[in-house]
Amino acid sequence: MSIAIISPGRDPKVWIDALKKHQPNLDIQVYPDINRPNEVEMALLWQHPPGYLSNFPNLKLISSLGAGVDHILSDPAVSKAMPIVRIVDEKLTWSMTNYVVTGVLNFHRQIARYQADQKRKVWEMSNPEIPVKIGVMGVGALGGDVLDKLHYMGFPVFGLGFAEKKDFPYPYFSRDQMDDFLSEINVLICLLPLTPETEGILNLDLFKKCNPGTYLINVARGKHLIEEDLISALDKGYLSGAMLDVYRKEPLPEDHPFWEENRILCTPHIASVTNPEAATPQIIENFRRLKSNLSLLNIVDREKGY
Ligand code: OXD
Repeated sequence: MSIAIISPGRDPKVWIDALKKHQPNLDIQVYPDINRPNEVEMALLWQHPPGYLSNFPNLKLISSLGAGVDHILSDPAVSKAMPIVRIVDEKLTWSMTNYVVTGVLNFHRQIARYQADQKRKVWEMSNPEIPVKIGVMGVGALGGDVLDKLHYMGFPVFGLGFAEKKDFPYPYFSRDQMDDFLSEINVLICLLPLTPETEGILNLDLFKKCNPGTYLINVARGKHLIEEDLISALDKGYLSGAMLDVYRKEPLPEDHPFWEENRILCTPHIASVTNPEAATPQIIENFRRLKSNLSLLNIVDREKGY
């Protein structure tokens, strides 16, 4: 019984070391040198070649090497019956929240304005804080933590999700209450999973409904955003700026307009990078549960797509 690591373009050594540290006798095969495909029962995936999993007739479980699973679900060769688990990890959540809080505070305390003033030797003390009301789309493990921390810091917070929520601790809006949600806020944070329902949700129609000058933070997936609509929304004043960590095409192509756009702060998909050391225990535990036929941790709901 063996585990396959399939993460083309990424160095698998950190994962091998972390897995071996927790279970030295683990049989690990690493893409592209998988010579005993019949023995693979669990696959650890990040951006695997579509269709590749059909090489494994005895595959019983797929684990994403990150929080997102859209890279797995978008492969039609992954059978509907195949269980998929994802990483839910305190360190991943902590990093994501810190990134989002950085974006919120940058906007609230106008750091870009003061950087520009410093360059021009301008001493301008008026209106040092933009009052903010924060809306988080996607209120799972990551979005929930972002809401808690920002609430604790004293900001008004609002959540929007696609599932029913009872006893949610903050004002909560469902998808059909999007307009009401947008009317409450001037910082919009996207932490939604990428599904057919959420793809392209950040578009000009939605930006038009925002309070003028709303600030956008997208840390979910590039495909949530219609990228040209963001530039139009900035030009029209629907939005005043954005902080993006994810893009339709990664790495961001050299000729992409976002590189030159000083109203958009771009980072290279580093908001929250999975830490192999921290994530490995749940992978090993799921492998053990698979062998013992026990219920799995952090299982993905195939109907919902996350
Ligand atoms: C993830 C990511 O899904 O890094 O974990 O995007």
